[in-house]
Amino acid sequence: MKNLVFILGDQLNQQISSLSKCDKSKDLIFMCEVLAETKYVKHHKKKIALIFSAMRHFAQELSQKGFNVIYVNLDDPDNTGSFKNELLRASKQYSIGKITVTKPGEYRVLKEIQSLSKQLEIDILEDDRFYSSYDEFQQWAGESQNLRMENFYRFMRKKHNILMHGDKPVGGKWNYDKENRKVPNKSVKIPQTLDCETDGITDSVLDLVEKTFPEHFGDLNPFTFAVTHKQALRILNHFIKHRLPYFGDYQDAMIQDQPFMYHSLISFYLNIGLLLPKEVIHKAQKALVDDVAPINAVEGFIRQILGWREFVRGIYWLRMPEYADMNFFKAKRKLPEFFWSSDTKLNCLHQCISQTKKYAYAHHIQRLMVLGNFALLTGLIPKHVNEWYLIVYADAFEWVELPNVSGMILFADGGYLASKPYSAGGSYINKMSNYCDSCHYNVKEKTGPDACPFNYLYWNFLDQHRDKLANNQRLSMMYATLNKFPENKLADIRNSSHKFLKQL
Ligand code: FAD
Ligand code: DLZ
Ligand code: SF4
Repeated sequence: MKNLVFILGDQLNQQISSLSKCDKSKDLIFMCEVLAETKYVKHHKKKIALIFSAMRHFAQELSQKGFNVIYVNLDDPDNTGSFKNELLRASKQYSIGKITVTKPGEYRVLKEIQSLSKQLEIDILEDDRFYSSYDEFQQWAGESQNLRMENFYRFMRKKHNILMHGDKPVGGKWNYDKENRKVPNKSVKIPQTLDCETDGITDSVLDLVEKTFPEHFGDLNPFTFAVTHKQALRILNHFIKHRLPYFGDYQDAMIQDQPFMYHSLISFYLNIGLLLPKEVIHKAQKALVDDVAPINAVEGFIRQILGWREFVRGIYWLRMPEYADMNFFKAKRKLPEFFWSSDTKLNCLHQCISQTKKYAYAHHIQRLMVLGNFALLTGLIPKHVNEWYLIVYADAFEWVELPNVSGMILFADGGYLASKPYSAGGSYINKMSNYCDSCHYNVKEKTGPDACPFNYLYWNFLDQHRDKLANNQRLSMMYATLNKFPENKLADIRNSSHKFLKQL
């Protein structure tokens, strides 16, 4: 009997473990577009188009290499609409003895595939696109109740000999974060992004998405994503040459109408397999050796991929499924409507949401210190916030989205991933961006109807969660300040917050 190699929409790489075991002469490759995956949350239109177009291009490349590929289109009349049913249908139709698959990136999908093992023989292989395996992370984490990325990152640097001189970090420091907080001025020139043109395959996917998902969030056009390995490599090379040199300096900066700053825009491709972390890190290291980019840029960039990306994935697999239900602050406010419409007088939020709608992208500091900060300070329900992030970003897959949202921005895990909540008042946003210059609210005012809501919401949040946060060492200075506020100031903060939150 034949073996069926099942390739998921985020496993589009010829080095994936399931393919490396494939016998071209006998085995069948199976890929399917299914309604269930497009609907379990109503993904941004651009995200669906990216995944379908990249899947179709990958299937074509495999066929051209002599693999026997079965590809089920979304609008195939026989398509049953879910992975499970499509695998059962294919197994019958092609007399399949065994299904081989690289471990899915999401817990939900893993469970669905494992549930087939009653009817079919299933071989689930490790996803070796990552530096760290489940077992290694588990061993590293041990019994610790609060894991820290920096420790894990150093462990990875040493183990994989990345940016190392013997056992010392290149440049003498492990982390150049403090040199990555330059405030932008108007004269900074941000290089153009490299956009990809659509071809026949992408055009027919765009028609399909427009027709099938008209009510989904986001703009479908213009569609400029890379959809092949070759195109994604061009985007990576372009970044290394033109943006990486400044990536470190302006990593945390935000400028209105400059959605991309010096970021790489490669998360989409890393997450669906068009790029491999190892090839990205190799190129970044080479940029340092060749003097294309300085150490603070290269270290900062590598830390995101070797550190944060691997770390959040480790936490996801270690703590699922209970991680998805965590709600440390017992937050119970529903997501405000303007997260979809972008119709809000808070200019920073308006800018970040409008951009998200247009590009299915926002850079890290926008996701963290504008959108995430707001979600934390206003006590939005973690499930709702997670669903929003999973829908709106084209790079969002639960393994990376959930720990960033529940762990990093909402502190819903009570400090397992982060040592303190990433919260800030308006002065931080004002320092790192020019959003406040054209905002309805006044960032200098602390309370009252014209004051920047982040200013009072920040103190209100600390005030409300004294029981859970006052003993946190990293917040001791903030609580010392709060405790010195005169009673009338605290009353104004509570009052302004109450009014703002009531009308949300
Ligand atoms: P760059 O700034 O150029 O960084 C380079 C690469 O580092 C990224 O492509 C990404 O692969 C990796 N990286 C950076 N930060 C992180 C991080 N915190 N966790 C994991 N990888 C990281 N990233 C996703 O890939 N998918 C998500 O669904 C996602 N959701 C997020 C939600 C929140 C609330 C926050 C705060 C961050 C989230 N991130 C997510 C991380 C980060 O914001 C994006 O990876 C980044 O903005 C992608 O843009 P870029 O490729 O230009 O990144
Ligand atoms: C996100 C997504 C979408 C929208 N559609 C498909 C699909 O039709 N077929 C497919 O193989 N994968 C799709 N994906 C990705 C999966 O939902 C899932 O996130 C990953 O496979 C991770 O387990
Ligand atoms: Fe955002 Fe406040 Fe600045 Fe307005 S004033 S842009 S709400 S930080």
